[in-house]
Amino acid sequence: MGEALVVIDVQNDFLPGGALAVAGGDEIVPGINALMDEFHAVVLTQDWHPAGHSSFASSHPGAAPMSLTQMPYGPQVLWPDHCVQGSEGAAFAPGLRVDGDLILRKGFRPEVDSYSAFFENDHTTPTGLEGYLKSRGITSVTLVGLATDFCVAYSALDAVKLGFTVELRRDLCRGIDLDGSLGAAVEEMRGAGVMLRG
Ligand code: VGL
Ligand code: ZN
Repeated sequence: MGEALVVIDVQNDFLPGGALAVAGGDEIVPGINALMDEFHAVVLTQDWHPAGHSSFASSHPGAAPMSLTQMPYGPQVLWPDHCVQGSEGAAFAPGLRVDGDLILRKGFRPEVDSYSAFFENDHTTPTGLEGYLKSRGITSVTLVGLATDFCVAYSALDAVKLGFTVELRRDLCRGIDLDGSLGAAVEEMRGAGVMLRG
């Protein structure tokens, strides 16, 4: 019975002062580091967008950051430019342990965003993480990181759908809370069977 810790997007652009800052994002780093030794497998994800990515408001003339648009795969929030491949903003947070087993990058296709660590936002294109975890005998996943209401929630909901036992450490996550998105995400996760702890 394998248990994995999946650390979602603890990157400079999501820390206070970053391009898409999440309040208190820096506070979770020591707790995440301490938790890593308790797991059979540790995976870190990195939001990893090419310049001019379709999820950036700057790629849509006239669109304001944090506004909503329709993509072929459904509604999509338009974000400030963030986590551009190879930039300082895309680097892991200072002090975060990066001695985990796998670093998984996502959001690298120009035309589709990827909140979840398992599937892109079209809900069908896999990242490969399911196969990685299952082939290592992992049946249970604990999620921490940024942001609770976007990449962490999408990852948790997909993990449940894929048959993993899923726990979310709320004390080791921070949210963006765009128009009530944090409360909605927590309720959706609770309803889906994600165990909320911390
Ligand atoms: C995220 C918005 C855009 C996240 C990533 O990591 O939650 N949010 N890209
Ligand atoms: Zn992103």
